[in-house]
Amino acid sequence: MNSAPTIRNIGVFAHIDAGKTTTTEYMLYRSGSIRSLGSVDEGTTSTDSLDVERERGISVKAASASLNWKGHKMNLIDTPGHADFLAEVERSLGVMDGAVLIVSAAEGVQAQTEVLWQALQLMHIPTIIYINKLDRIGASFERTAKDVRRLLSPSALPVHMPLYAEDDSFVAIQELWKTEPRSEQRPIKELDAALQKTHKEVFRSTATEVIAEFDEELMLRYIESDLPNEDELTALIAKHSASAQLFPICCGCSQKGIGITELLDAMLSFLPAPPPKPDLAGIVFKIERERSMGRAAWVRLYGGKLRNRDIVRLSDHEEEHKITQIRVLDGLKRIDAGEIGAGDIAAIYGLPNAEIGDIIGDPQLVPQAPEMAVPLLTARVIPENGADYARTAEALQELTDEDPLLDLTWLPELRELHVRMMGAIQLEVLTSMLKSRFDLNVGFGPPAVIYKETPAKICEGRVAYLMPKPCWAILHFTIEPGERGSGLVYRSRARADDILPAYQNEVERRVPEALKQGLYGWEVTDLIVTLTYGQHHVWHTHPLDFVVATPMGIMNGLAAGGTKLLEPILRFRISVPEEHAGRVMSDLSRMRAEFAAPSLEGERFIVEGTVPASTSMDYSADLRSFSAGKGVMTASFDGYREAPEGTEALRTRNGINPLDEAKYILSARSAL
Ligand SMILES: Nc1nc2c(ncn2[C@@H]2O[C@H](COP(=O)(O)OP(=O)(O)OP(=O)(O)O)[C@@H](O)[C@H]2O)c(=O)[nH]1
Ligand SMILES: [Mg+2]
Repeated sequence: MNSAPTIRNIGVFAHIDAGKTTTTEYMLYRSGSIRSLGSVDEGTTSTDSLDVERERGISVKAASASLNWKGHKMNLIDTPGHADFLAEVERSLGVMDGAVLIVSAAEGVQAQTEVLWQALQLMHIPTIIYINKLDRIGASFERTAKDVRRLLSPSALPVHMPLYAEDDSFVAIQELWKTEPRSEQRPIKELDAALQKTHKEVFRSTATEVIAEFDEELMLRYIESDLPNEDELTALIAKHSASAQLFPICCGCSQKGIGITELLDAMLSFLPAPPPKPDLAGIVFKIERERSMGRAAWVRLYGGKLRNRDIVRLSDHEEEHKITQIRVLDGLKRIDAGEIGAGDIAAIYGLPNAEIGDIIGDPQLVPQAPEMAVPLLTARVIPENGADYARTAEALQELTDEDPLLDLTWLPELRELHVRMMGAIQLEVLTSMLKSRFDLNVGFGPPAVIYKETPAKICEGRVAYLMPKPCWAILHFTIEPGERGSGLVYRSRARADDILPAYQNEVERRVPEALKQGLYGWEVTDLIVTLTYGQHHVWHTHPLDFVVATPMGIMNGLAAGGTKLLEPILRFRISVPEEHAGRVMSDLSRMRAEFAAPSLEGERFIVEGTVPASTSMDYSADLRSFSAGKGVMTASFDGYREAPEGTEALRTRNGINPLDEAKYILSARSAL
């Protein structure tokens, strides 16, 4: 390829253990970015660099490294596969130009594969599907490709096929539009001469059929039996992959490096660099601290350019800051480049207040990633040594900067620290990070499920905040239950003559905050709040009076109508040897699961459905233990549903309850 050098950002995604880190490592090695090849099993790969990753052999953080392939720069982001670290995936997803979605040829499409696929589709990210582990016993390219086409998309098209040696071991890749395979390492089993000749023909017609589904011009040609020639077909595959309509399927065995060269070529051809946006636009997608350099904000730039000493104002922040240093990826290193251009990612220093999600420049030009990660559990932080409390809080604050979903909360009355998290593995990883990075011994209390609340019925909330003087803020709200999953819908029907628009805006800004803790202390969601009437006073109203009054008005309404508890629900899939079917079915009904008719796949019993998070928290481990490691449960967040009558879940309120008016007003005033 002799086009001008480009930069592209490519994420490597998959269900846990499919081989993301191994594939990334081999790509870095093959392209010459690293000299020696590391292995996950020995804890020596480039992108699993944290102690806990090396010890456990799983990825926890998204890690990036760059390579050069045929004159073009690729920034690779190796993401974690375990569902507890979905937040890392979500943050990476937003800034990708293309994706390599890995599927193991032995395990096939798995729960997390589908979750990732849906997110990639939502964002229209061009994606190559890479079928890995073809060396494994029981691996099948045909079966896995069929699975991909059935479960992910009929627009997935195999462009590679595996070749085998005489002893049926997998040895090389055939790019289907070529006659000669490129990376044979051992003699390849003679393909049937007829097959050798026909596979190109078969490919031509299959590819034409798949593409014609959404390419009208090709459809017309296809009807006339006018098939595209080799060059035309290659161009068509490239064009439609770039627009995320066609998904090339590649294959290989990353552990042995088979298929890596072909994969890199496919990434170059099918996951192109997008054109730069017309104006300055970028997003902070990662916060990182390095011992020597301090705090870095990783920015993806979509348009424009940033240089050292540029003055930057991030969205949602008042202050401006001067960039002190810009480092871009060069293999595993970060080199001082002094500037970053459109299309690249870089660590930017000198922005002390940068937070994940902050925007530089025009927000319209920055794509929005869907929210996938929802922490369902909360746990109390327990430092082993009471004297470490302050240091622990500081360390966790630093980790919350890097992962805002941890949502570190300090409950002053109880003198307790709480974090939110996705699951038990994340807690273990937190413990280990606090030890290795901050030298702190910290444990956690038993995780509890995060409930939510929703109004039980339509109600009115009223407040007349007129005392103690000087103050004047009158608000009337109507609060109605909304649809499940709808969150908060806010509107105002108050007249500008009665309450100034500026005050109305203040009320609107404060409502979400007021809903953070309902009658039972949980966030209130799925509701419609309407400001029906408001009144300010020309003389007596202070601009902050509505800040104080809004929570009182909202809580007044919730108390009048009551709230119902909502509990988080997981969508699960359980696969166990048949002999455990009875046990699983009785466990499921005890856990209040809802499921469709189970099925048998070979010797395995498969059941899918939904189950409350609260009852199934430890089931994955139980299942593994009573089935001697043979049972697997995968689960992902499905949504919140009404908790059964009689559920008791009270959370200690943080701060003073606005229903306790006198005390609340006093504390709110002194805080402002
Ligand atoms: N047989 C075989 N094993 C492989 C292959 N690629 C990776 N593995 C092994 O599969 C296991 C998981 O590999 P990783 O590269 O850590 O997988 P991952 O997708 O990065 O895993 P997480 O980041 O933890 O989700 C390791 O034991 C690898 O050695 C392959 O092509 N063939
Ligand atoms: Mg990994």
